[in-house]
Amino acid sequence: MNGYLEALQPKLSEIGYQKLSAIASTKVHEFIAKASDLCNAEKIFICSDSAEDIAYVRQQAIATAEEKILALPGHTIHFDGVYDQGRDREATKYLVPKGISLSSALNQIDRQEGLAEVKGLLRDSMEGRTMIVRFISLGPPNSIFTVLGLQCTDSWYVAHSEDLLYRPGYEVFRQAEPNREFLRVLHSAGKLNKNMASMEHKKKRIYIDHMDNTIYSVNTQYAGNSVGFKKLAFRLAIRKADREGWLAEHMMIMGVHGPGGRKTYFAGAFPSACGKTSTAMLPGETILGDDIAYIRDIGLVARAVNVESGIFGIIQDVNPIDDASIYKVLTSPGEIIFSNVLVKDGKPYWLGMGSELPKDGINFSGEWYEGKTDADGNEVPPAHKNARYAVALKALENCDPELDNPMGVELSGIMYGGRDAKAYVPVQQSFDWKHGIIAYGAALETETTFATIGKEGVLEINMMSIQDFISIPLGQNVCNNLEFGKKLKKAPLVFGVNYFLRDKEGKFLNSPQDKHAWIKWMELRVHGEAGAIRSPTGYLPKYEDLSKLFNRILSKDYTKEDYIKQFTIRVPENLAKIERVQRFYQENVSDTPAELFEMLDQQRKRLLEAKERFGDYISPDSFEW
Ligand code: SPV
Ligand code: MN
Repeated sequence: MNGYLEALQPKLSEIGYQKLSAIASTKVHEFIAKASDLCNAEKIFICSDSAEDIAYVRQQAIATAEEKILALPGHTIHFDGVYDQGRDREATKYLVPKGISLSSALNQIDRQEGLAEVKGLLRDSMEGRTMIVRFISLGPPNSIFTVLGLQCTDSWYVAHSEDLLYRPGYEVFRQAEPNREFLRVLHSAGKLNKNMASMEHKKKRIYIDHMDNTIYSVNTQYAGNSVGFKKLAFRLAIRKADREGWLAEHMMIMGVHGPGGRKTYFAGAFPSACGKTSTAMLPGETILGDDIAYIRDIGLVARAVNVESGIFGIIQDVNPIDDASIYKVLTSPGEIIFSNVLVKDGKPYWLGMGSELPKDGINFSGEWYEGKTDADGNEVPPAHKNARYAVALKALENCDPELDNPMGVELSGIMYGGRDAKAYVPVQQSFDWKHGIIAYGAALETETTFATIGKEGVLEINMMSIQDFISIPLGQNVCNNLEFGKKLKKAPLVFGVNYFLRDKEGKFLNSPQDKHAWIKWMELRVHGEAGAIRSPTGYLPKYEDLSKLFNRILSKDYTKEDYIKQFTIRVPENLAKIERVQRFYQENVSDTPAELFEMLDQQRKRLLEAKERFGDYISPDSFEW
């Protein structure tokens, strides 16, 4: 018995003590002992992978009223505080030693100062509470992709969410070498109000200490700030990937089903609330992951796994027309945690669900009634825009059978997509890996959304949709991506998508379903079965191919007029975009690779040449000669 185990023993049950002793790593014992000491937990619950332990966690989430039971079997609801409805960028900071800067675009704080602050906030935060210890396998267990994670939390809701969203890892920890690396998360929900929601939002902190592979999170319950293996450990994984030569990405993974029964895998990076989950959920296709992917070069082929095994998805606009498969799951019995929806008579309601909402009920603001206003006089919506559901992927009919393949799946294509009202066409293919990584990935621009706290609709650069999570110098991340593809025998094709293009009047040029035609076009491109038009910003689809796909996949007539509107190259908007991207990298990213600026210059040159010949707004037909 080591000193840490000894110190922990009084707070553990006998079985708990045995479970912890079965893990050889002193570092594991040390982390738990120090966490318990700092937070002053009354008891410690060690959650193994057993059905019994997992059922206990859910039961406690309900017993403590962090979750409440809904009418359908398996359904529960959790409410986060009014100021805790999304990821909090301001409260999230990287701890950096004196004299080091990751990038001026990232939120950083001196490590010593930050540690003192966050530990001060965590001190005694678990007094009178149980600290739950969860062991997780990020990625399939016993695979080259596996990364181990350990979280101590005082929130049963957080521990329960982890069960739906991640693969259990107690057995992996038990069998691991004593000095195997693992990512650590210490979380406390802090003081709770009568609705069992974190109440001290001004003292919310999410601090990333990469030097110690540890994340501290306090005074928050919103899963993006508290579920350690979502965006918290992701930030540490990005550093690990950088050291070891693989990629950790904010990407969904899906199997696209093509002619003759073939299946082709794609990964897609989109900022939060820009269509990532709904793309992976397209009817007739299979979903392997919706948020975080680890990608490795295995035998000179890009292979990917889903780090997670469940979905923490945005529920707004999930309705029987736009997202039929997930709508069915959300309205059938089965284990689901809803968060921040409206509840009336045990039934969950959300914005855009395709049916009428009740005029009153319970929501994140407490008792809700139509016309209710908040402290600033703004109307409180019935459900929050960022209301979500947590469900295991295996509960879905369209879950891809390769989910747990320890070798991952071979990626044939990747896509980048942001909320870009003005510049990029709905879908295009890059000229090569390098062009795609830079013009679509590094240059990804998007409007801020409700998934982060703050103003919506502000246009910003969100490099590879990873800007909120990047934990290495930004230029290094561009280089890592460029290098990764260069080494492959056959790099995945790179596509840029934009589901949010608008016309001059501000009207969207596409319906949400149209993305299915873009995805099917990509699949055909991978197999050399669709043509393309070379434009200054990338290869565009041909009208004939899209028209057939709209007909076959969506039973829709696709007019040439719509095609031209959507695929017109808007030269002034594209030139302005290049200026913004260039400025961002010049001002914020001192280690930007020269290739990025060269690539932007080439794109500018192509646009100016085209403008010379065809004018400011160029129909795709003009390029076909
Ligand atoms: C996102 O906002 O990108 C999400 C949800 O996937 S979370 O990061 O958990 O807030
Ligand atoms: Mn995400």
